[in-house]
This record gives sequence, structure tokens and C-alpha cells, in this order.
Amino acid sequence: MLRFFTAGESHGQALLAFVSGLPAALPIDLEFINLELHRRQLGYGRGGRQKIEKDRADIFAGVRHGKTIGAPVALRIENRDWVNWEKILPVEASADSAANERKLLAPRPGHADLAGSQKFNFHDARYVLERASARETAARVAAGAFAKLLLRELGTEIASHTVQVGHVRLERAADWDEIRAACADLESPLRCVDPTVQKKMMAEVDAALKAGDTVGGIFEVIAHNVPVGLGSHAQWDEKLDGRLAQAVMSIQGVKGVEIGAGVTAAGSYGSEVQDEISYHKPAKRFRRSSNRAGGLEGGITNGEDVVVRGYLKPISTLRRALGTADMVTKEPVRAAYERSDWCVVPAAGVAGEAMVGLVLADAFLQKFGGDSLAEMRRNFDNYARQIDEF
Ligand code: EPS
Repeated sequence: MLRFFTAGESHGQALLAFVSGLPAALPIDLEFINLELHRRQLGYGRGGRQKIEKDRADIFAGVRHGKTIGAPVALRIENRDWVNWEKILPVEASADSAANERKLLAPRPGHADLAGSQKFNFHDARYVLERASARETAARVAAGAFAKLLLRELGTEIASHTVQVGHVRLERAADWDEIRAACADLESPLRCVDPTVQKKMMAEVDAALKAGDTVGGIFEVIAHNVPVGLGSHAQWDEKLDGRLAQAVMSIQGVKGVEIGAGVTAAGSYGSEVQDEISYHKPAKRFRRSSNRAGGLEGGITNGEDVVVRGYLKPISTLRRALGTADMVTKEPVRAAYERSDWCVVPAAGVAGEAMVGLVLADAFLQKFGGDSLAEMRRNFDNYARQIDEF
């Protein structure tokens, strides 16, 4: 029901996002959207590019007088770096030698460079890497901000924090209030809730930089105050855990997705994993004693926080480049290096928030429908009554 597309290359004129299916009369807070874009640009271990860019959404369609109008939303985020690439990546055919000089013939192991070039039959990884770049997540974050604005109207909030950087891991559970606070702290270097652990994580990032290497890690996205009953057990593609996994896995560099305590659960006994159920009379709600299920049972939200972790591999662009083969000569060479980040875990967390937000907003729309926010709210309130009276 909620569909979105992105377009744009890392060093092209701009990134574009299109969001279709939002209800009419949803208030749009542009400052919030731009704050989300800013949050994605932060983090310890980012390269020179973030000093050039200042991401802001320019809305072209679907929003009038500060609210959605039930028409598709279109927006644009300028690439300030474009001025440095106009001659290298012109739209028109060009005989300019600049483009030839920036051909990328030494594909980076781990990047889309080689598989993409073979697939599209380019003997130059430039076009592939331009679109494969994680710069694209800026457009997702802008689209996700619209989803978050809708969810917020119905009481659901989303935040993320950093659980692991390189070999350093936060070994304790974090509660919603500290995650929310870390998320709101624009000065937080790695968005880790524990300052001592964060210092160790920063040392890990420093060590990677010094060695010409990169580090990965784990980000955790939490959706708080999610109603019971989103998604369905009935059909494989309606299971919300599966949909969330696909959405988070699609973020550049993510190689694993975990719902709740899914990874450790595989090596534990059932009695150690399942969350016991009780009934809380004043709230008229069933509660779990723990949330190892990550808010999802049978592909359906159970009313607990939805917890999704993205496992990020270290960035594949290495200053101390790995061995590869030239795409034309086939000779052994070192992989290409221009410029790069060496840790992007907090940024990926913001992209994770966006993807979780988009999937949840879609699940809300499927369950509560409605062409206008007022209609959707009526459906939502009716359902809340059903749950109260269950
Ligand atoms: C990226 C390479 C770097 C990153 C980029 C992702 O860009 P550049 O080649 O211009 O230095 O900074 O991420 C962003 C620009 C961003 O905004 O997140 C890559 O190859 O994936």
C-alpha cells in the first residue's frame, strides 16, 4: 500500500525519493525530515564526503499547506559534490577525456563493482558503484521520515542505537528511554548508550583508520508502542518479520538481520527463549516477561517493542587495498581507492530506522487503511477498542 522508490547516483546531480500511498492531511514537518537527514550524516569514522554534503529535502509534489494531499510525494536531495563530477558524469554524450580518466577498472572485493559490471556489461565499474553507493540511503531516510510522521500520529516511535563496532560490543540490554536519549543526542559519536563502551568503540574506529582498514558492527532498531496484530501468520509474504528482514537486509553493507534474540536463541533451550505471558488488568493488555521474540510471534506484532538488528560488514573500500584483477587486462592489481568512510554503523542505524518505519507504516495502512488521516485514526481507535475488550 505504501510504495517508495529512490533514484540518483552518489555523484550525480541529486537523489530523488517518491512515496506513494500516504493518507491525506498528514502534517509534514520539514524540519523533522531534515533532522533525520542530518542524523544520517553523523558518526565517528565518516570520510571527507560528509564535509561536502548538507542533506536537505526539497519537496516537489504531494504536500501543500504543510500537509499531504493524497497524491504521491516527490522530493530531491542535492548532491553538493556534483560540481566536482559534472565533467566526469555528464548526462549528454561527451568526448571529454575527464570521464575516461576516472574509469574504475580495479574492482573492490566486497563491493558491487565486478558482479555489477559483468551483469550490465560495462568495462568500468563507475556506473555500478555510483548507484550501489550507500549515499542512496539519504533518499531512503527522507522517505522513511514520512513513514515516521505517520506512525507518530498513531503513537509509534522508532529509534536506533549502536550495539557493536568492530570487536567491541555492548553486553547489556538498553532500555527505551536511554536509546531514545542517545538517538536525540547529535553530539554522540557512535550513538551507543554506554559512554565507557562507546570510548572503546571509538578506539576500534581509530585503530581501523590507522591501519588503512575499516570496521563493521551491529545497529539495533526499536519500534516502541506498536499495536498488537500487524502482519499475518497466514501467508509467507505477509509475515512481518520476513518483511522487516528483507527491508533491513537491503541496506548497503548489511549481511545479517536478527529479530529479537534470534541469533542466540538458536543455541538455547526453549525454556530460555520464549517470553512468558501475563495479563495486566489496568492497561487491559497481555504482557511478556521478556522480549526475546523482538515483538513478533508468528510474523505478527504482539504489542511488545519490535527489535530488529542489522549486522554490517566492514566497508569494502579499503585504503590499504586488497588484491583484485583488472577488468580489461585481467592482470593482478590492487583494488581502486578514491576516498571512503571507515565506520558507518550509526549512519546505517538511521537507514535501518527508515526501513523499519516504511515497513511498519505499510503494515499500519494495510490494517487500518483510510484515504485520510482522520479515517485511518477512526479505524485505529475502533481496533484499539476491540483489543481493550478482548
Ligand atoms: C560510498 C562512498 C563514499 C561515502 C558514501 C558511500 O562516498 P565518496 O566516494 O563520495 O567519498 O561517503 O556515502 C555517502 C556519500 C553518504 O552520504 O552516505 C560508497 O561507495 O558506498
